[in-house]
Amino acid sequence: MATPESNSRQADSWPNTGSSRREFLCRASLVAAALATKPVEYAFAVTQTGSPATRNAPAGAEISPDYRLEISEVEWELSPKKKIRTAAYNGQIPGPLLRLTEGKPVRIEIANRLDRAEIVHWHGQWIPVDVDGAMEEGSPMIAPGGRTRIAFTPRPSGLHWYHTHAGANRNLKLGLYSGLFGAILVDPPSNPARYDAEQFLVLHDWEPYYSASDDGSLMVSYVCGSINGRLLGHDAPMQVRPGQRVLFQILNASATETHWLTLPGHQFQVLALDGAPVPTQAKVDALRLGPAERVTALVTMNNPGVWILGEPRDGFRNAGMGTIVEYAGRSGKPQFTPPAALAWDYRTFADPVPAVRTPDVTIPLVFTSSFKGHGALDKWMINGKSWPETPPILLRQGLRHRLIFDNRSMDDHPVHLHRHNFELVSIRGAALSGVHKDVVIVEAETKVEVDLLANNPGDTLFHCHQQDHMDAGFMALFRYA
Ligand SMILES: [Cu+2]
Repeated sequence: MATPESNSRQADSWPNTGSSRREFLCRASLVAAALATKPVEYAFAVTQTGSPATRNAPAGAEISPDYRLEISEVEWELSPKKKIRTAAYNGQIPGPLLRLTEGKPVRIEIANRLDRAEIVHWHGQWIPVDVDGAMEEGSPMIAPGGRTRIAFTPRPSGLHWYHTHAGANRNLKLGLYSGLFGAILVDPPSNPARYDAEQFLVLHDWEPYYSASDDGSLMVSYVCGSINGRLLGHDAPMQVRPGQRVLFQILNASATETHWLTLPGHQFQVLALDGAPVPTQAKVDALRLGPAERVTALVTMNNPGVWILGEPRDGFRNAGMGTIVEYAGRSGKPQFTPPAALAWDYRTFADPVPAVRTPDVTIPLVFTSSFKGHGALDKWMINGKSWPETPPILLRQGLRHRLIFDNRSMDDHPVHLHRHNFELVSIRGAALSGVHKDVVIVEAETKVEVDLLANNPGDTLFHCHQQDHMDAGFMALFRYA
């Protein structure tokens, strides 16, 4: 069972930012533009073409795009008193929601207005390497001031996302520390609605800084956090009515932090993890999402009042990680009570009786760190090697590969595989089946086994989704033999 304490080197609270004095009822003007459900329609002048990506664009990419993304610097208002400068897509945080249809090709134009090269990764999509958006696989970066058009066929259905895949290293303004992220919902070709309303929640942490962890090495902490780009109390409350069934599409777009979410007096019925439907739609009091994880969950609104849906840990919630749920006709100060316990176990959502899978190939992957001294970042290793020294891990098409994630470090790691997903087959030695993910948290000093069906040829990046770990070598390439 996971508890926040098990993540021994994560900061459990943030510095007090005075949020207790925050006014909660600032409803006007701050409706999240982030939740636009239509393709963005605007024009921007094209100043430069001919980036390698444009030259490599697939056939059909010259037809007018379905979506346009423009990468630029913005001043973003997390609250009237908290403005930040960061990079964003289309001037908004999160970037526009892209609604795609499984199997229906989509064309996307991306303009990079920054003075540095950028790259957009389509997290969760089973697409070719030239459009996946990872330099290590060979996808081209977009030159400063350049633009590119890409086309791909979205699959699988479910909640996914897009984000920068540029490294940050020691610069806490770059990579996923920035505002370069947005949600994607891939609808199945037919999608009978079984809910009354749909709400997207995109979590992010802001104003990162280095602090010392227990052993004296450096870790990243944050001043504040937001849901849909606003600090708690500075977004329009979500309006609900008794009996309403609200489908929450939740994405943790934090560069490094795992988050918990609760809605007092309500339960989340989990329908999908990382976009993939789960076999057991269990109800839970609290959700846990590591960086890059997604949860699709249904909540029946059956406890009228005004509530905070947010981080149960006071430090995070008081620093902005929450949003207000307001029942029709109710008013007053939003209420929050923490759940009795924070527990999360992927097995809760698995097949009631685990199916036995027999792998064709077994690949042990041992995660370790080397302590580089006080005031330094750890170097991370897979099987004793740090990227770019990590040798390619060979896959054979059509075979079932059992990956043994053996975390021999004191940190939890949300590990991610590009262009594929995998099925969880054991956690701490306990078998499970039916849970398919593309990110899994491997808790400190535990083993998680997953099965990967090698069915999407091409180089495939595998890495810890914590930006600081990835930048410090926690990365390897899977290569089809
Ligand atoms: Cu990690």
